[in-house]
Amino acid sequence: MPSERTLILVKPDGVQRGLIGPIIGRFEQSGLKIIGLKIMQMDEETAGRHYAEHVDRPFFSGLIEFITSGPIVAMCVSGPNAIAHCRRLMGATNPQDAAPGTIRGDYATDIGRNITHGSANEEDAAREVSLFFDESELLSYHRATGPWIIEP
Ligand code: D4T
Repeated sequence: MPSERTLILVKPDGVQRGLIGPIIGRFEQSGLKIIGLKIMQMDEETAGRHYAEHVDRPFFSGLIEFITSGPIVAMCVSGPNAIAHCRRLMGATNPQDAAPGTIRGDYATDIGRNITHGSANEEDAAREVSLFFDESELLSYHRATGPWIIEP
């Protein structure tokens, strides 16, 4: 299975609700590896670049206002098929459709307050990781538990 890198955000609603720890824990406990992590507040320019594909959608201005409204946590997560795996852990974009046991299914009810972001595909992941992290901020390291998580 190919090892991938993906960008995960804990959005301002997750930070305000005190869910940074539980959300990071979902990814960590799955066995995926956190290789970059920071708390920050997005400025409008970064938010506009991050959500550029939605610029013409009716929810765009509300989305930019929300995502820049307070601190977020950005993390770069790596592992086998990390992009799709993280999206499964998060559940459907609309929490009304997200299965129980997923992050959005367990913690959210409204599509405009859906707690997390995860890159959708390889192209988006590469673009988004570089939007939030300098390559020097991403670590390459081995965990002693590695062979207990991924069969060598
Ligand atoms: P993100 O990008 O937040 O991980 O969400 P998804 O990748 O799962 O979904 P998306 O790009 O379609 O939507 C981006 C972001 O916009 C919010 N949104 C979306 C909203 O507020 N109203 C809407 O009608 C839609 C479709 C939620 C996620």
